Amino acid sequence: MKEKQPQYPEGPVVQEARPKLQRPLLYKVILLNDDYTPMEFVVIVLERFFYKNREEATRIMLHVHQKGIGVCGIYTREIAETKVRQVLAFAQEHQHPLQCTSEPE
Ligand code: TYC
Repeated sequence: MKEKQPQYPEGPVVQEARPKLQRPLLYKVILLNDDYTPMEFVVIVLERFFYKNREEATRIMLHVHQKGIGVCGIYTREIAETKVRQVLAFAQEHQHPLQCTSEPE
């Protein structure tokens, strides 16, 4: 009895997919020290907008207080810009001069 020819005599041909994906550029969100914003307010900002727990938020706040500047998170550009706007709006609402900016990593 004659065997049926296999449909793929050499086995299936698998070609490796090489999708050309670019990693998005990342941006640091940076907090700047000033002499007037209360420490507690900065801790609340880090908890509310950067999802830090109290311990981590306090560590970052003290770093900024002592060094003058510090990174509170790293995000894609749009998210970083949104965080900056949220922090500035929240600080203004409470009449604190807290400054926040973003820059490429
Ligand atoms: N230097 C402020 C104070 O002594 C506290 C502070 C910390 C302000 C971090 C801003 O980004 C800041 N009350």
